[in-house]
Amino acid sequence: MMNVDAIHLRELNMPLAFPFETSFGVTTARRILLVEIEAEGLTGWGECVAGEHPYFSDETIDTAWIITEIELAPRLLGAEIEGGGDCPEIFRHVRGHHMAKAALENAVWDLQAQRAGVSLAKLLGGTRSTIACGVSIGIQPSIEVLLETVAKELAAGYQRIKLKCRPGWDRKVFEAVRRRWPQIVLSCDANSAYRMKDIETIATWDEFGLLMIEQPLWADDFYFHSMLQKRIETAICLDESIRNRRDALAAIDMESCRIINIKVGRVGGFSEAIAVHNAAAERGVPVWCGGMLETGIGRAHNLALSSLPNFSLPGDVSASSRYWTEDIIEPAVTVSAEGEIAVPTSVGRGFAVDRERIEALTVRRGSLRARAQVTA
Ligand code: OSB
Ligand code: MG
Repeated sequence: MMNVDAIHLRELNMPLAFPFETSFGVTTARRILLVEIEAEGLTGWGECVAGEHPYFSDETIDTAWIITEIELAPRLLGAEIEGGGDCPEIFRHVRGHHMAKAALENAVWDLQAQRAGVSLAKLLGGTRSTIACGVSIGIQPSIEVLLETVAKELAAGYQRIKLKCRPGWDRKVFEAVRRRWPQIVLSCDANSAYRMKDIETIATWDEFGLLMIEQPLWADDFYFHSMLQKRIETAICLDESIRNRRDALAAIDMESCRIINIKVGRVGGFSEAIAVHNAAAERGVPVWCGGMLETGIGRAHNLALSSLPNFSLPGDVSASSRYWTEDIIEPAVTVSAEGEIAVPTSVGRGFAVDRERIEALTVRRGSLRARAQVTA
């Protein structure tokens, strides 16, 4: 058992090394909410992956800050807990706000691993010593620039290329990439940019032999994805639509997808991420770990999660240098020439937090402390 003594919130402002464009907009800098939990003389860290705008999901860094400060952190403070697995119950009455919940829950797991003297990967049930890495490549100013970017990532060893797409940046892009690289493992991610009127267009993409088409339709849909999946050969992968284990079960049963992208923030923390992983594994559906342009803290957590057995497809967990000129962990996450990241075996998350760098990037902070025990 441990008592949570204090919870610190901070916002970092971090320019991305390269702008990232999706069907819903361009990101050039991230506003990052980090949570730091003190218990039993140890510190666990968590990263909230909500964006600055409610475009990927309805949460933003500002909603997450408020909900953490006034709802979630007070429930966790002073609570007697064993570990991260207790958080879903503690947060049960707060509806939604998965990314805010995940930041705190994951910080507790981070702390629990340190306390237990095991690696976070091992604590979560990980079995892999390395994970397979892919990259997510944003919409580019031109096809020429995109081809150069793909060439660079392939040369770096990445095992799967995912192309962000939207109407007008799809077929011609897939054609150009396939012409130059007929054999690479290729997928696309629409972030729900298409509608049922596009179904025949999407069906023509079968010729590109994509590994999957990620979230082509509405962010909250299963039914129309299931209609689309019946019409096309290529596997659909759901990202935005899968909020929890029950969603995964519904999507698998309805055949709305054949692959699931697990983002620990989107499902509300490691507990639910593991539940989605297990449900998919039991039904023979492969999963992979998505990314949300994380700093090293979220990245280290994604790496630990990716070591679970059913993460059998390359994920969007890639090198720190693709996002940041300087990360906030030591060492930075690096990818081997074979396109793999080694899963740390040392105690905890396996990367030291660079406090000095974090201090320098902090633009807002808040702290909550457990009420001191009154003794007679
Ligand atoms: O849909 O997977 C997505 C980034 C921000 C929001 C949504 C998505 C993404 C990515 C980037 O694809 C993944 C990464 O490299 O972190
Ligand atoms: Mg996606």
